[in-house]
Amino acid sequence: MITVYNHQHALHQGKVEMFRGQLVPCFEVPARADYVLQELQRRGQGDVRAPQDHGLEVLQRVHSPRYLDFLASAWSEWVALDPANAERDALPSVWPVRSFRSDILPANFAARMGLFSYDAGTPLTSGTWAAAYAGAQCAVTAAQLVSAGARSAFALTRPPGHHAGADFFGGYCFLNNAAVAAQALRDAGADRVAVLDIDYHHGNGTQAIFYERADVFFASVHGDPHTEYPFYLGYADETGARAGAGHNLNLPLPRGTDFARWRAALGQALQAIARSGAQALVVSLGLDTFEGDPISGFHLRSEDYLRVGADLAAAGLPTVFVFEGGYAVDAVGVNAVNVLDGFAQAAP
Ligand code: SP5
Ligand code: ZN
Repeated sequence: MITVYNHQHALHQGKVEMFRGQLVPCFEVPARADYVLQELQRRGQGDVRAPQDHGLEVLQRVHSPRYLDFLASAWSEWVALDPANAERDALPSVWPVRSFRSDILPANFAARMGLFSYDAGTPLTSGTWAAAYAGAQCAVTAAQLVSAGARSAFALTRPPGHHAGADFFGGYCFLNNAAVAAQALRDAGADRVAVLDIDYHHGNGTQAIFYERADVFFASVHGDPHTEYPFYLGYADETGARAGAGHNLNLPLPRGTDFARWRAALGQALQAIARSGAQALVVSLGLDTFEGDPISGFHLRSEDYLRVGADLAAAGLPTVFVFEGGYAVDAVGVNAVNVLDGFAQAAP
């Protein structure tokens, strides 16, 4: 399997995120991607390529112009507020909840940070735009390899993407790499595409982007948002709206779920994807379902990920894997490559 690797990922290196009234060290660290790359090389799967630059157009297919403008200039605006900010992450502190306006673009930088975000756990840093931009280009490049006939490709990139919506960041995500990949598959000629999100957390951004569309089916297996982040989306009664009615499937599972129960939900999602008529598949590959993950609550073991890969291969669809979460840093390489290996062995 070809890996498209974002060598600029380490430019995004958050220092702190807000947790229970304190700034704590970031869980989403550059070493995550390094471990995956090392494991690919160790296991002889070292066909690793750089992304091609397809420009802003491929991002504009999924994200709003004013959000992209904001992200591209956010760091320089942050430092312009105070030169000392160059040493500090930018975090939002004020948000327009219900009854506030979101059509106005305030001149104040903090106000725009809040307008374009939904949590205080997602630091924006000096290299965030460069890393996220190159990462999204990896997703497009992987999608184009698959459109051109490859059985599968892997976009190895960070920051992750599935919590980012058309015009907001959050959950460590800025640009929605999986959505950009799905759109690229559509634009290359696939009439119907499916996104399957197997990160521990619901892919609220991806769901929101495609919620009213019939051409991209979204399915997600994740921790029950009654108790798990991102809390405000990901419930089973969200099935799509307008033209997208019936094209969204959420399979929330309780904290503590083991592999047998998780795998049954995966099977349900794959059946629905088969019924959707999808001609290509994007997998939001989060590894935070791992038993050792420090911020999550499922109990998958490293060897289980081989079977996850085999189950995904059995869907028989051209498949783009996009790296998402997974915070047990020293295990994330083995777990990610187990999925890819399991897939490749079942679908050579
Ligand atoms: C892509 C992805 O997996 N994003 C997840 C974002 C989760 N952010 C909230 C994290 C809450 C951290 N809880 C810390 C518990 C430490 N004991
Ligand atoms: Zn996650």
